[in-house]
Amino acid sequence: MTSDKMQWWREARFGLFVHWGLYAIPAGVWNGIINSHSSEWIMNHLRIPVSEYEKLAEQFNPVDFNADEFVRLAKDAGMRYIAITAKHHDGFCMFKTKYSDYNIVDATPFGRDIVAEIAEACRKHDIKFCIYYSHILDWHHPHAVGNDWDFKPSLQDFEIYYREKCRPQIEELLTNYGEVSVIWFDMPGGADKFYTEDIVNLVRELQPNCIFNSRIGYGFGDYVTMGDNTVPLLNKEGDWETPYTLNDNWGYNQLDNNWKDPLKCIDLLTNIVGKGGNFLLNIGPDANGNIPEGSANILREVGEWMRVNGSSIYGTQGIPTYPIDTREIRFTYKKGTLFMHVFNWPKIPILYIHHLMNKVSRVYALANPDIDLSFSQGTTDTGAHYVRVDLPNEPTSKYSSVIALDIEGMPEYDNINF
Ligand code: JFZ
Repeated sequence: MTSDKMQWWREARFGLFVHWGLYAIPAGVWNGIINSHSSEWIMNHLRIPVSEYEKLAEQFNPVDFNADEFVRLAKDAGMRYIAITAKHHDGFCMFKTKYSDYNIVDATPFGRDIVAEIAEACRKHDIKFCIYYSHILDWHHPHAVGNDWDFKPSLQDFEIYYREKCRPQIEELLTNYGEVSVIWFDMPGGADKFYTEDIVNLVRELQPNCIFNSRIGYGFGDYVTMGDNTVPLLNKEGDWETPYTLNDNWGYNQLDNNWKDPLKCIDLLTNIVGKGGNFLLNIGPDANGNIPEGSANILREVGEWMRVNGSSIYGTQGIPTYPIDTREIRFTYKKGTLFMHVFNWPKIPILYIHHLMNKVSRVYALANPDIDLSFSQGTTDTGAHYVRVDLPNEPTSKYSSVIALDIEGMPEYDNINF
């Protein structure tokens, strides 16, 4: 059963993370004080009292927000799922809830349920709808974990927060918004195992096909979420994902323009996917509901690349790590086809794939699938296998040209310790 409900996720490989909440208003600066990283943590980092921070809600009016635009941007980038912060650690709810007035509909002039609008747009554009929910940390609730500047930890009782807000809100989110494909939990720790188990049961009961990540805590999770912005060195077994920032913040930060360029994004995408993981790339919309141009432009470029080369991403699986250290070529693999992502086109257009043992039947560029490329296979004096491919003179795609090799079975390499 587990494998069935994971199927779309394994096929998807690439998703959009959206960190959006009241923190988009200060956007990294509070009364002139710069909070250089993690703009969504500003309340905690500067120990802003609830009574002050919650006033942001009165100003939150993202009139430019258009759920279709968000979803279309993701879709055009080649992403297959979107996860939006329904409630981050600051406790503010981007959805209508009966269990806290501190929500987008009841506490802001905007008055529209952002989570509902994203859910609907996802359905319309056929992309999987996923929800981020901070289940343990909630700096607004007197009994949750995390806020020791307003509330005395010794007087806190997690059970109260759990019964009053956390549990019923997870119920709302899994009841009022149609099919939820992933519920993305974060920052485990600080609460008893009982609560994690109770949430696991709740999710299974309300939406048996909804999957959740390992940050729910205590070793549970349908798949593993790696540390933020980290890629394993080698191929990693099992279902896993890496969440990544496009700049250096999750939430919108007015001072952070340190965007990764499209080349870096494609490098990360192929690196992660080639090792068997999913790439969840983040945007932080601003307080007016606009997606910063910097990030939108990058996603559009990645999308152009995906339109030509997406078949080297979707539905691929991890493969044994290629034994030669190369950063200029990344490998992905799907059912008998090995894709080589060539980031640095050789001046003399010949490419050797050392140590690949499989019999190759055909070689072509994804950008030009009708033209077969000539190739030969052999072994060197030391017995090492190689495939030699005669490349076109020029790269076939911007950023990374993808050369497909039809091979027999999973890639196998020489044992290079001969
Ligand atoms: C968490 C959040 O605190 C942060 O604001 C953001 O939402 C991010 C996606 O997740 O931060 C973490 C959580 C776990 C790790 C690092 C940052 N980790 O395991 O390395």
